[in-house]
Amino acid sequence: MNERQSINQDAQTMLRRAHMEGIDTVWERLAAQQPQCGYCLMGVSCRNCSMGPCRVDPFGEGPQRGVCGADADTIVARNLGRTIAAGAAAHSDHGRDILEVFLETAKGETSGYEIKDEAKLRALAATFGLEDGDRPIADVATDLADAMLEDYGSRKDRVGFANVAPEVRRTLWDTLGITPRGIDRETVEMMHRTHMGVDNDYVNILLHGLRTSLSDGWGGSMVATELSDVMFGTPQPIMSTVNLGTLKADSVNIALHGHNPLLSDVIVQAAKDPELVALAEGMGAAGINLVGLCCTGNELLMRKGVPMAGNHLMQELVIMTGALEAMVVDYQCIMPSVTDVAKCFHTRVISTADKAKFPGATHISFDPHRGLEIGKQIVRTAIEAYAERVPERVLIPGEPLPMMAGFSVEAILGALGGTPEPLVDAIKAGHIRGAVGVVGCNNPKIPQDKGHVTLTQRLIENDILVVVTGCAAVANGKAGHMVPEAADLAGPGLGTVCRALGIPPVLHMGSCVDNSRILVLAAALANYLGVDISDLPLAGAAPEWYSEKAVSIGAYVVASGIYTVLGVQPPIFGSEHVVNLLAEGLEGVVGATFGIEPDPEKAAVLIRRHIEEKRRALGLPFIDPETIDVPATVGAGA
Ligand code: BF8
Ligand code: SF4
Repeated sequence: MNERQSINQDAQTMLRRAHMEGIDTVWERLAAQQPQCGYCLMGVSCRNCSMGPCRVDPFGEGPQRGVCGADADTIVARNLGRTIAAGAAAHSDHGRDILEVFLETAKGETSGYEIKDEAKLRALAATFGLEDGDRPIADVATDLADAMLEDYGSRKDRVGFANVAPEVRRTLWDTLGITPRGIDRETVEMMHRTHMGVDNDYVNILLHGLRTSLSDGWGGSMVATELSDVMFGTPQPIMSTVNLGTLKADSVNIALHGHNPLLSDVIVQAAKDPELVALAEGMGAAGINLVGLCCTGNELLMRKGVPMAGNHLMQELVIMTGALEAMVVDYQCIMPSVTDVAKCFHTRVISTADKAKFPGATHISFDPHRGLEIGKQIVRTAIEAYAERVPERVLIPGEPLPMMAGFSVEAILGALGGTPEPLVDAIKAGHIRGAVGVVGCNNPKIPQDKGHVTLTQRLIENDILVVVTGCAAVANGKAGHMVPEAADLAGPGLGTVCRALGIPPVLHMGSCVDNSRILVLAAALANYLGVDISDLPLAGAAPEWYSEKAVSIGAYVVASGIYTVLGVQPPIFGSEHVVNLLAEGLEGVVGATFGIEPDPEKAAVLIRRHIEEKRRALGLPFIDPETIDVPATVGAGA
C-alpha cells in the first residue's frame, strides 16, 4: 500500500505511523473524493456565471451547450485560460512582493536585507536599457525597481525581460500578437476574456493564454528570481542534505515552507543569533536546526545550503516525526490540513503572509521594516514549543542523503569557463545529446517521486543532461541523482563530461519561479548558436504536476519553443479541438507542443525521439528516432 503512495522509505515510515494513529493525509482525502467528477476532469463544466453551473456532455448525448450557448471548445479553453491566469498571478504576485522589498531596501528602509550581488544588479539594469554610468548602486536599484513596477502595469508594449529572449523568438511573439505587454495586464485581460460573452473563440483564448503565461515566465517569475539573487545572493554550487533524516532528534527543528524567501532568509539569520542559540541550549536542546520544504526550501538550499526535508507530499509527514517544533509558512502549496496534523503533535504552524492565513495557525505578520526582529520572534516561538515535545513520540526515519544544489545560470556558465561553448561542443559531438528540464510538483494520483525519478534516470542514462526545479529537484535529490558520483548513473558521454567538471548529471536550478533560469539558459544557448530556442535539442517535463502554477509554466515553456510532456492529464479532453491544438497545432505556431504521457518510461521515449529529431534538423549526428523505444525489459515481471 505505502509503495503505491510513495517510493521513498522516509515517507513510507511516516505513512505507517499515520495509518496506525488514524491521522488523515492527502492520500486518504484523495480516496474519499472518488469518483471525482468526470465533467470537471474533462474540463467541460463551467460556473463562470449564475445562469449556470453548466456542463457539456462529452459523449454527445446530453446538452452540448451551456445556458449562455458556450460549447465544449469555449468552456475548455476558458477554464484552461483561467488556470494559466491563476498560476501566472501566483508567481507574479510573489515577484511583486520581492520587488517591493527590493525597492525599500534600495532606499535603506528595511531591516535584515541588503543588495548582495551588485554585479548582477548592474547587469539587470543593462537588460532593462537603464544607463549605469557608475552611478551609486542605490540609484541604479531604485531605477530598476521603478522599471519593473511599470512592467506590472501596461505603460509599455512589452515587459523588460523579453529583451533576454532571442530576437527571432521576440519577432515571432510580435507576429502572433502574444508578446507579454504587462504582467498584471495579461492576467486581468484573461479574467475579462473568460467572463460570459467576451472571447468565445477557443484559439483566440488559448493564444492569449500563451501571452499570459509568457508574462509569468519572462515577467513575474523572472523578477522574483533575479531580484532574489540580487538581495540574497546568486546561487553557486553547494552541498547539502535531503529527506526527513535532516531533522535532528536533539535540536529545535524549524521547517520553512512555501515559496517566498523574504522571511525565511531572515529566519536563517535569526537562528544564528547567540541569544536564541543559548535559549535553545538552556531548554536542553543541542541547537537550532532549520530545514526546508517545497520551494522556500529550494530557495534556501540553493543559496545557503539549508537541508531539504522534502517536497510537496512530505508536508504533513514531516509533522508526524514528532520532532518538529514549528512549521513556518508563507504562501502557495501549503495544504490547509497542516494545522490539523499539527494538533496531533506539539508543532506550531506559524503563518506569516497577511494574504495567506490558516485557521488554527499562529499568525506573525511579516514586515520587512522589522524583518530580523520578526525572524527572531518566530525562532523564539519555536524554541518555546520544544518544551512540549514528547520524546517518546519522536520518530525520525533514516539518515539524510547528500545532495548538490546551486546551479544558477551564472554558476553553470562559470563551471564551463564563462561561455556556453564547452556545453555546445559536447552537444554537437553527441557526448550530450540534449537537455531536459524535469520540473513541477508531486500529485497523490502518482506514487510520490516515481515519475520524476524514473524519467530522469532514463534521460541521464541516455546522455541527456537534466536540469530540475521545484519538487522534481527534491525527488531527484532523494534518489541520489544529484551528487557528483551520480555521473556513474549517466551514459558514457554525459558521465565523462560530469566527471570532468565535478558536477552531477542532474543540476538543481532552484524553485518554481526559477524555471525562469531555464529560459535564460535556453536563450543563451540559442543566441550563442544564432538559432531560435525551438531549434535546440531541448524538452521539458512535468511528470507529477498538480498546481495552476505548473500549467502556467508548461504554457510559457511551450510558447518559448520547448516541447513539454505532462505526466498528469490536464482537464482538456472534453474538447478535441483544444487537444489537437495543444498537442499538434501549436507546432506550426510557436514551434513546440505539449505531449501527455502518464508512463515515465514512455515519456522518456517521446523526449528522446524529439531530441534526436532536433539534432537531425540541426545537422548534428543523430540516432534514428524510429529505433528508440521502451526497452523490452522494462515492466517485465512487474
Ligand atoms: O512552486 S513544484 S508542488 S512546491 S507548484 Fe508547489 Fe508544484 Fe512543488 Fe513550489 Ni512548484
Ligand atoms: Fe453556463 Fe455560460 Fe454561465 Fe458558464 S458562462 S455557467 S456555460 S451560462
